[in-house]
Amino acid sequence: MSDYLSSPTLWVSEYIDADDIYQHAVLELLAHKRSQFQEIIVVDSGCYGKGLVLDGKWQVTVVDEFMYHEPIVHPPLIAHGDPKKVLILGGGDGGSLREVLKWKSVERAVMVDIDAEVVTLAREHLGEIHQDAFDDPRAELVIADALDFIAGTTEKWDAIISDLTDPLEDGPAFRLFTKEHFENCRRVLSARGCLSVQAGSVSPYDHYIHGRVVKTVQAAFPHTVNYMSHTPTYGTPLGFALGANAPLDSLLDVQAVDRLLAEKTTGDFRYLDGRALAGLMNPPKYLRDVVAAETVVYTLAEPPKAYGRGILGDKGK
Ligand code: SPD
Repeated sequence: MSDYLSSPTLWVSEYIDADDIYQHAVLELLAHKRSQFQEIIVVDSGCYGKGLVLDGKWQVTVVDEFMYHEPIVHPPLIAHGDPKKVLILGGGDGGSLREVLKWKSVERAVMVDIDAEVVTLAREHLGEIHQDAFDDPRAELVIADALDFIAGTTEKWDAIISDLTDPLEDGPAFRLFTKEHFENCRRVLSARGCLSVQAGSVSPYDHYIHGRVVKTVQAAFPHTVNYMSHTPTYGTPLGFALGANAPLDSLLDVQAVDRLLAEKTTGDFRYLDGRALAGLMNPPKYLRDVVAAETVVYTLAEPPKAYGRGILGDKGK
């Protein structure tokens, strides 16, 4: 943290929308690269510690990443109850992999990320986040387009965690928010398997992508739920969606969830326990209304086109 009288001169300005900017200071620029797929920035942000920015959009910071990773990873694993094979789509910083590996039942955790350079920089600079999860003998890293991996796999998975960047129009992830892809996810999930998806901002002024992503998951799965968590780094609360072949009621049983986590995991949770999960599974009315009122389903022919822009520069920019 720096003194406001000696304010830093370099900032990452993330355009949440054309007329809404969220800024974090850059106390130290640790890496700045353009890969084949995106612009990658690793910084020390001051208040939120070290963090990763892709195409100008914040992905993760050391201080509040648990508020994103625990809510995206554990609900599908709890819904399954005894996950052995888990697939992570994206997740280059390693935070989701770290959380998956807390489950003692997990025998194989495969992470499929399109961008090897993100993983390399995260491994080098963001040890507080991945905590050497990549070196766990149960972990396997595949550098590939997750769309092709899911379409091509013949294996069955107990959970799929879709830990992606936002579906920017010219970004690498937008096709992974479509009905065709979610149908392929359903095809490769085991009977009690469950998909979780990073499903966009749920700020009251720009939740339309969330509504449409949830509607799209509903078009592919018989059982779904949408929920939200606020990770301050992102500037707005973020929505999530679960899709499953079996009912998701078990997520509401506070004592049973606490027993399951105590028995099946190595613990060390900061966000989730049975009570917090029941809270997530009871989202505010406006969020349920957003989905109820939505009619658009994203397809490969009509995929999402999220607004996305960010600038590394002066505070005034
Ligand atoms: N708008 C920001 C959404 C960030 C989603 N990806 C986070 C990746 C963390 N592993």
